[in-house]
Amino acid sequence: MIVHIVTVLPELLESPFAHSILKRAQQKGLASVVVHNLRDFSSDKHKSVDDYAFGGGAGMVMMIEPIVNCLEFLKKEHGVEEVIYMTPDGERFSQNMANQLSLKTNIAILCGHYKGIDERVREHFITREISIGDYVLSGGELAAAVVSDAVIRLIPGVLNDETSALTDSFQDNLLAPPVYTRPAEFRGLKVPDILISGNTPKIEKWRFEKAVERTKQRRPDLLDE
Ligand code: 6GU
Repeated sequence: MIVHIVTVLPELLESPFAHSILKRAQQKGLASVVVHNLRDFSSDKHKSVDDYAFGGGAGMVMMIEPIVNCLEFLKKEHGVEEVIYMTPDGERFSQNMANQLSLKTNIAILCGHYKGIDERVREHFITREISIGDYVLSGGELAAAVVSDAVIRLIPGVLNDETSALTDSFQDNLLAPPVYTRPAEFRGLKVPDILISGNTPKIEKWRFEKAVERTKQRRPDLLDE
C-alpha cells in the first residue's frame, strides 16, 4: 500500500513513520508513506496555497488550484483510488474504517489547515472525509498520522505475530483484557494466579471475561453495537 499525504507542513510528518512498526512495514516493502508539499503544486510566483475567504471573515482558506493540481498528479502518476480529507467535521474514525482502508493499494490523505479548504474540492475531488474525534487540532497532520498508523499496522505481514491485531481492543467490539509481565510479585502486588497456572483454556476464558467486564464498565456503548 502507498499512502500519499498532502500537507503544507511536511516536516510535521517525518517522525511518525520513522520508527518501530511503521518503519519496519516500509522496510519490508509492505507499505510506503510519501509526503507531498502542497506548495510544490502552486503555480503562482509566491507559491501561495491559501487566500482570504469570499464574503469576508477571519481566517484563510486553502485554495482549490494547488490541491487539484496535486490530486490530479496523484491519480495520474500513482493511480490513487481514494482521496481522504482530514477535517473535524468528517465521519468519526473507527477500527472498522481502518479495516476497510487497509484493503486499498493507493490512498491520498489531504491535511486541512487554516479555516479549511475551498468547498469545491470537497464536493468534487474528495471521496471520504474523516475526523479522529470531537476536539479541534491545529491541522490535519497529526490526524493523518493517526489514520495512517491504524491502517498500516493492519496490512498482513506488518505485525510480527499476525494474530495480535485480532486481539486488539475494538477488533471484536471488546476492549482488550489486562496484561502482566515479570516479576510475578512486585512490592506485594501479585499477578492473578490463573495467568501463571499454565492452563491455556482457563486463561482464555479469564481473558474473555475480563474483556467483557472492562467493556461493560468503560464502554457499554460497544456492547450495544
Ligand atoms: Cl481530521 N483535523 C483537525 N484539524 N482537527 C481534528 C480532526 C482533524 N479530527 C479531530 N479534530
